[in-house]
Amino acid sequence: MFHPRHYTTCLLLLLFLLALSDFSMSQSQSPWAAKKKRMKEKVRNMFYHAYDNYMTYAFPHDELKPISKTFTNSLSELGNLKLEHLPQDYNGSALTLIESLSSLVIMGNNTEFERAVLWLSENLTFDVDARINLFECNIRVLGGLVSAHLLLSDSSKKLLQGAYNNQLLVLAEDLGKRFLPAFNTPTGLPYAWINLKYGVMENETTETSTSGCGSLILEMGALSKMTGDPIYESVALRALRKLWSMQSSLKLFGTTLDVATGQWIEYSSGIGAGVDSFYEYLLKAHILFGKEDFWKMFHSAYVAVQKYFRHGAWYHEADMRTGRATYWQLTSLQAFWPGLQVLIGDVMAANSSHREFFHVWKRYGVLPERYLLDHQMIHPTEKYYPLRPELAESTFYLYQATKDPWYIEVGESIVNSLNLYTKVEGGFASIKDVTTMQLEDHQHSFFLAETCKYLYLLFDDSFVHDNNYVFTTEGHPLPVLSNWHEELPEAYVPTNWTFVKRQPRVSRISSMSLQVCPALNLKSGQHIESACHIPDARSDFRCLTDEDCGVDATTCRRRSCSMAGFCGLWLFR
Ligand code: DMJ
Repeated sequence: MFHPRHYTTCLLLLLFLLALSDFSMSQSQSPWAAKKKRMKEKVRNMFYHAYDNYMTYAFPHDELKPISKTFTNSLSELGNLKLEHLPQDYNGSALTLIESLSSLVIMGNNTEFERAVLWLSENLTFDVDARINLFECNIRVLGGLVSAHLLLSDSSKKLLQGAYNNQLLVLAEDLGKRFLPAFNTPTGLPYAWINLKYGVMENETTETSTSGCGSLILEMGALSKMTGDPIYESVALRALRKLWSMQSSLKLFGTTLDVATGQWIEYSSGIGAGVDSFYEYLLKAHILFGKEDFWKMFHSAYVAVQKYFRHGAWYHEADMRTGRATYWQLTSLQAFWPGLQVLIGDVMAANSSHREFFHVWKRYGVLPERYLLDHQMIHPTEKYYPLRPELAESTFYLYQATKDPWYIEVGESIVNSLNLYTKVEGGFASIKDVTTMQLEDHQHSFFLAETCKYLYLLFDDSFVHDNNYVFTTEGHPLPVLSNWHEELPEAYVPTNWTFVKRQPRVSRISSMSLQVCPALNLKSGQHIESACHIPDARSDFRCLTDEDCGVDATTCRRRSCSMAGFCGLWLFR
């Protein structure tokens, strides 16, 4: 017989077990929540240490020299390795302030953001005799202004109500107009250099890079959407299409080319310097503007990269004509690639290369600019680490997709290294030589635009909760707006995917939950396969079990292995 005393004992036992499980639950959850909170504060302090010192010692010049506590008017030096044609009479364009705008909003400092916007509205001018790099000025200055204007136009953010009369858009349009003469070439491919006041200089070099003419479409396209003037989008698109037509029969691209003749100069390329953001912008343009063409281009380029450049978890360089490996090198810039892979749901591949980059980071304390894979050593001259963001960026995307707390630990390790090796009294200094940790007197503006931003978002992603954003290659957020999307054919729009047709603004749980890839409706009643489906890696890759396929980052759902051995996201099973 069951005695009431037993009943009471059982109840007490049950309550005890519940309390215990509750306790252990909170034990298993709270340490991560507490760590994230602590780390977020650390990153905030880093950002303000960099920002306040810039404002004290360098503003309104371009960048801070944190060791000598002075400034550099470096806009005309960006990408200008030989420091040619430097201006005589140029006093800077508050580059670091422009680059900090979206980070201030993400960190919730609306007051400082508004103060910065008002200062820029009243003081910034692009009528300066300075020869600048079109790509750098586009991603840093135009991107910073366009993104800040879009944040100001978002009524839910309640920024500068009444006091904002599109001043940043006026500045952005003025800058966009100054870019236009660069596109006046026989091929439509833009010159790499332009003088903001006088246009293309006499005897200007006709050599440029793949990313220099293939990654302008987000900023220029956004400018066209906002101003209603199609010219910016159309010149960027024309250049991109011309570049596309120059791919080899293996669907590969080179690194440098001639804008006058449309001939390649450097046939070897990879996913790093000179090419990186070209691939990035094909996918991100598809997300931002919804055009099917961008997806097709990205898909074909991505498959070629995985086929010819990938070697296990590493990516080497190859000759675009033969596909033969040229340089076996890991570069710090390549570390953005896993983040891009997360956006298409190729999480397994992203995770394995990210681990290798982090392994090198741990070995040296930071990522050296170039590491020779075949000799397992740092490149003899490229030993520097200029506070680059790429590893932090990929860590943020991978944590969004997997919620694996290991990435929080990676972020913590990055933060600790930055504080240990690069923090000085007057800001954060670049590292000249990672083998000695000797510093260099330069705090790059992307440290505020990207490095601090991605680390902050890793520990606190509330900014991406209310809206879907595409982050430009310089980390400036652009909201995904349905009225910027081209109409997609009905068959490509799943019935539950309403925002393209109806919603005025995308509202999803996080940026990762956006279905970036339209699903293809084969036949009613049949399975619908996500277009994100990409046969992984080498052309001979076949998965055996679901375990081989990882998580789809756009929906956070596990991908599964099809009967034919392909990883995919099977939406209706
Ligand atoms: C940034 O200016 C951008 O991320 C660019 O695409 C590549 N390099 C730097 C940061 O490393």
